[in-house]
Amino acid sequence: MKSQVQIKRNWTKAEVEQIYHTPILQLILNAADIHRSLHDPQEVQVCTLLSVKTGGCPEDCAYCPQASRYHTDVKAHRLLSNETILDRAKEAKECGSTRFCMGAAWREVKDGREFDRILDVVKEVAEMGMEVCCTLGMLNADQAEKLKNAGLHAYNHNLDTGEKFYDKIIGTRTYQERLATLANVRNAKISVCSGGIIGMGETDEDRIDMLLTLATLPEHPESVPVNALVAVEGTPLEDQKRVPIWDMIRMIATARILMPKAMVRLSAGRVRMSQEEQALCFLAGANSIFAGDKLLTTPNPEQDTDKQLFSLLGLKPRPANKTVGHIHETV
Ligand code: SAM
Ligand code: DTB
Ligand code: SF4
Repeated sequence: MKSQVQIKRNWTKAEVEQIYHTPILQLILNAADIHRSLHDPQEVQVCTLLSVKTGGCPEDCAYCPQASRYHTDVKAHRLLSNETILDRAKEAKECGSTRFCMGAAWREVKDGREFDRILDVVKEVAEMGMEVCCTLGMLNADQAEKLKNAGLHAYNHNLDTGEKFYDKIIGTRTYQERLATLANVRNAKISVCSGGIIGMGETDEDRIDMLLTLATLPEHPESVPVNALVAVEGTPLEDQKRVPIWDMIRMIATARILMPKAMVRLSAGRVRMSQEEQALCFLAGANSIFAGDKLLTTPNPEQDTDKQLFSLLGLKPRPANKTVGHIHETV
């Protein structure tokens, strides 16, 4: 590994534009260089997702099959029992996952019995030695503190797209509300996981705006998921065309260069990608995936398929709670 990479948080839009528009092969090489200087390029973090409360969401996110106002095939269910969730966490651990992420189709967390159950489950999964992550919608400062005290490692809360495009996709909350939750999570000293989706009809500028916002937060997110839209029948975005793989690679590489320490997660959309396409994403700096045959409600590659991919590419799962080294912090 090389010695030092400088972490900067005062990126300008012009700088991000320049990186994003670098000719693709050069961009991959630049990102790969930074990736290799801070991370073991053979290591990929393996995370498992579980939808603990599915569907019936009051929000209007145009991409989401769980919004109650759209008519999709998603079968809604109430919050799963603690036993069911813990069984699934154990299975995930046995299959080699080091991070377990629980998702709920909530606009925001409400104090009460269900949140208390989440706190209990977080505590138990943390005691199993896994990194526990939740994605439950908006949080206030007190709720973030409670999750931290229960042992929560990370909180996922995506900005999804650039601020200017946000109200074309979501009308039931604002970008500022999203940023306020991220600040509550950060202040509670929980690891921040925040990224977005491409393929929703946004422009390059919208993607650049989102990456600029993430890379100029008071601290970079520790994880940045890059999702390719899964166009689900019944949602307003059902007819969106599949995003070109080169756009995925460009997003991943730019995120890697802007936020060198972050785990960049090749998230939704893998089920439609070939081994070669995924290999290019890893080369461009992706070092985390969701494993298991289901994301929240849509399909993901089977365990055996990913085993073959890891063996073919010489990849190995990254251990839990590993820190990233060799960093010289600057601005
Ligand atoms: N309700 C919470 C929230 O919105 O923050 C947590 C769950 S929500 C399903 C988590 C994330 O999943 C969203 O922010 C979005 O980025 C991603 N997502 C949802 N539907 C998707 C789709 N069809 N394709 C790609 N990503 C999707
Ligand atoms: C993230 O960025 N992607 C995951 C996780 N965070 C919660 C969710 C992807 C959901 C894809 C659509 C579905 O399966 O419902
Ligand atoms: Fe609800 Fe989250 Fe889906 Fe939006 S993305 S509709 S908030 S579950």
